[in-house]
Amino acid sequence: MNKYFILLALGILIIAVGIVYRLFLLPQKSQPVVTGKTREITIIAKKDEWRFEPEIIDVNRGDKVLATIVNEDDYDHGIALDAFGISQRMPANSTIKVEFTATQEGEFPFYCSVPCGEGEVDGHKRSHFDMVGKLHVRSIISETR
Ligand SMILES: [Cu+2]
Repeated sequence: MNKYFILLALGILIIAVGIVYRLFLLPQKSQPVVTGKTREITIIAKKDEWRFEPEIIDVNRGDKVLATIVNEDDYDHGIALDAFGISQRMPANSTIKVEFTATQEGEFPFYCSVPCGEGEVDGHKRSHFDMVGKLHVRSIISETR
């Protein structure tokens, strides 16, 4: 037998196994879901507070999320949500838009990705490292069971 034929056959076998795994064997929990619904959310980097508002965001798994993110500060911030490949600079006094589909359920941290200093808010020290929040992606499958 020709070695190229063997390589080709192996390649096809690997792809076939991958397809079978994704279609039939991958646990439902790990399968990407798309609901076709759009969730619009607004996140504000509060002026001189080193804080995102809100810090907890709930969406349904499969939702397309359209986030409007406002930076009230006179200096830059950033927003990063590693789980969904998001990392964007938020220029001073501006608004950016970020879009992604929440394909996986779970709790995913988001945080400021641009060093933005520190200060005092109501007698408490706040800094860049306090600019963290959580995206909670609920499963719509388990809710219906
Ligand atoms: Cu920062």
